[in-house]
Amino acid sequence: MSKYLGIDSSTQSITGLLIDTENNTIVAEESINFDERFKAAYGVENGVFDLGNGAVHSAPLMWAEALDLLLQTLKDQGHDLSEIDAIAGSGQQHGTVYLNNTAAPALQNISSAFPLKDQLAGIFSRDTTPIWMDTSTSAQCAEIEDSVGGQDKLLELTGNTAFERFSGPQIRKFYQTEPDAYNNTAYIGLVSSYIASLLAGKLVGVDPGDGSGTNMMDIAAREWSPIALDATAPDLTDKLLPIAPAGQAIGTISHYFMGRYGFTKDCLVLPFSGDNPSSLIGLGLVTPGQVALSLGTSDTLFACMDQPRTSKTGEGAVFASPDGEHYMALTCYLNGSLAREAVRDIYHFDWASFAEALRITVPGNNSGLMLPYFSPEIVPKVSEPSVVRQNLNEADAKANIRAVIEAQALSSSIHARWMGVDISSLYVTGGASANAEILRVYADVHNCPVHRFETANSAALGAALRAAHGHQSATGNAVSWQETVAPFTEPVAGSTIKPDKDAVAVYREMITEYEALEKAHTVAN
Ligand code: ADP
Ligand code: XUL
Repeated sequence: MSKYLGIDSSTQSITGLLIDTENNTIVAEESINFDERFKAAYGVENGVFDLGNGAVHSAPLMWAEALDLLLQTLKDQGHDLSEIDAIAGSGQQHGTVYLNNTAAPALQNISSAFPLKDQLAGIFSRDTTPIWMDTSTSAQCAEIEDSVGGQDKLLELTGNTAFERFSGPQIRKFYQTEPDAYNNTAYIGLVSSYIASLLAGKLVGVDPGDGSGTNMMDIAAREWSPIALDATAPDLTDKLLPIAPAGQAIGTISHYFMGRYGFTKDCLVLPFSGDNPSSLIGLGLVTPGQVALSLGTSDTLFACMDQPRTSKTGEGAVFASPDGEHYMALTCYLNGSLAREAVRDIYHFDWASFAEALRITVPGNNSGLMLPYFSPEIVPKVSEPSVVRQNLNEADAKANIRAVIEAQALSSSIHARWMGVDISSLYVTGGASANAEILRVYADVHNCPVHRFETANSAALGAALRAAHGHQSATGNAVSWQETVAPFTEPVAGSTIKPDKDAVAVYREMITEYEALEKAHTVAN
């Protein structure tokens, strides 16, 4: 057999990626886009609801429906799901799912005769999930930091300063604004542990990778921190299950999925992790010092580290790696793909003409600069949308296209400094990594080669590799992480983009200008 399934429940889609470790091949890769399939039923746009005042939520019942549709699609394509030995997965990080006390029995007694959505609609104590794009919890961040004894204390304890999108501040806001619904909540999970719970047919805990994105986990112990829990909301020890070690199966697949899709009773389910920690594995970053870039809904730049190096400036986050050994440093931008799409749509371009505009414009953009905050930004912190142009004519479509990409690449260089790593190559993933002209700008700004991979779905691939590693360990055939990832994480031959020395020189000058503009603007905010 030796088939393993990775599932990534992301902001705009859910992806399933099936690998065969005997032949070292990806045998299936399928995504269900939430807007395409569920916009009419759930009213989402780009997978989310914008509720105003910085609140951005999504629909956990939609994710359950999408999981059914994904597995049905794989089955209809002729894949024999009985051959799968283990499943692992990942979710968009930080989003919290609130369930009432009917959830545990509902998951256990579920019938394979009816879809998940018809049987699970009653299990939520809150119908929507605040997700990572939510910036509405500044007050709660300050309260949590104060309560634990200050920002430095929270940083020391959990590895991170308080971030608006992290789970703890979101839980605190729910407790403060909807106390009855909070009291009616028996279990709080993350997107990752919620999908894993559906598969296992029982409530399961959050792994250390996603636990570190909550402001509530003791980063050294990889357990919930009682001090941070107390600072967040009451009764959290009861509402959160213990942290689940990422490498150990949480059980076997529920009878629902056996009856409906043909999985066998021996198919193991491993804890799900965050999408970024999972991408760390899917890009083969199991050795300290390697750096990757994910151009998805969010843009993230991340590195594998020996120790949890923290960011005092609030520019970055640190998460535990699902390899159980290392850590990852991460800088996350809210204005990733949606900012690129905003510029593309304003000027009525498509991705092909967008790439062509990049190809025919010059590095440095004749000094034209843009701060691309089409929505609030995480790094640097900007609370209201504001697009700033300097020496840039708003009517010049091609120059604006170059400006948004140069801004994102320059910012990724400035806000990677806190990681203290020498970026000598970049591994890229995410939807926009299909666009070679975008990657060329990153190669020139970072002055290093950029490598592309067979799949842009590195989170789902990382999950499939985690499933393989976990299953092999559980069956007495443990292999090292390096051996597990190596056959699947070779860059595509001939795909490497090398820096151009003239462009590198232009960007070396331009970064100072950009940084000055960014500072001037964000101080004013
Ligand atoms: P997520 O996993 O966060 O939902 P993905 O990594 O799947 O997101 O990326 C989806 C995004 O990829 C789309 O929103 C789209 O903007 C972007 N994308 C797809 N193709 C291209 C392209 N050729 N050039 C630039 N961006 C692209
Ligand atoms: C990371 C972050 C996003 C989400 C969605 O901290 O908020 O990258 O994980 O991909």
